[in-house]
Amino acid sequence: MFTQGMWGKLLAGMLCAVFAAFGIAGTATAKVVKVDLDARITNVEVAPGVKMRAWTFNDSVPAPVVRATVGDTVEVTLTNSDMGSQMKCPKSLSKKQKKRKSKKQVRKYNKKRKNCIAKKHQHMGMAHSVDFHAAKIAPDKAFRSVLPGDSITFSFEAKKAGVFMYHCGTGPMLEHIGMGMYGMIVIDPVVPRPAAKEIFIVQSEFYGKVKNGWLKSSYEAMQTEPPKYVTFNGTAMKYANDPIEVGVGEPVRLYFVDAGPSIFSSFHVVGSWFDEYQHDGNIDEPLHDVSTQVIGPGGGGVFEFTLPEAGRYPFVTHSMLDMDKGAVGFFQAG
Ligand SMILES: [Cu+2]
Repeated sequence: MFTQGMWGKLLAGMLCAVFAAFGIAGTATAKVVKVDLDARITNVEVAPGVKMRAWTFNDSVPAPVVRATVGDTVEVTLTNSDMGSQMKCPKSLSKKQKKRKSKKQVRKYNKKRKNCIAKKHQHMGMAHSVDFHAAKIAPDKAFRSVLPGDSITFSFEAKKAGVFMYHCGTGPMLEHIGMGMYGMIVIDPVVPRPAAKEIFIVQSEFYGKVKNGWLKSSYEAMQTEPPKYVTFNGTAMKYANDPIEVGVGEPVRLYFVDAGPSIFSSFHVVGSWFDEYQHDGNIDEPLHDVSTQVIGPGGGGVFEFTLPEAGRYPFVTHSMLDMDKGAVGFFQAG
């Protein structure tokens, strides 16, 4: 789970280096937060016993949580290591070879070759990019696509406290996000939020059919079918099988992003309500005493709440069809 202790490890894992202070407007301790993202194809578990060949940043779906403070400069380097597979397909038959085979054999051979070429095309390295919703910046420059083997570096100032999505912005975005290229960035206010147990949840969905323990995802399935799985942090039923422990009465702060690509979340904790909800993590205009909050694809929010007594509290998207597809977990209090 993405708890406070965990995100430190994740940041270390993505080689996030924090540089010495150099004084950006408004903060004496502003720093450069270096974020290295590597676009790679990796096998991930999208449901218990079900894997998918995902398109990832840093081998993880969702990608690691990035964290900075208002006034910091976030320096992002995206490297595209998606070089595709080196599949070799059968060559076309010469006239001589055709003569030695029956018509049926030739048809079979040609079909095999055609399928191989289609598969090879699917697995060829492709362009990727990264779009940070926490940035105010010309997207055609900073968020431009990078070809396999290339990289790009851009910087933006963390101007607004909150919780935001980042994702691959290369078209078709439905496919690049649906295949797993997204994560969360948290921008902390200069005056830190009060101490609380911090939890980081990204809701997202996966499409396709399962065969022999593999989800065969496709752009077509994303366009035409309902999702197969709706998940919190990339795996259906993840926290139903491994509940998150919370102290009774302990202040909890849950950072949430709905990565989609297309399904809205209706986030709710059974047996409690949110003392405070900050849309996009905006600390200036919070809502109070919210039972269920809709967050659309690409959006985020911060939920603050406590659990009143010992027990097991489900957290869900209250869109029941999606909950049944895996977007349910438990907090274990006490
Ligand atoms: Cu991409």
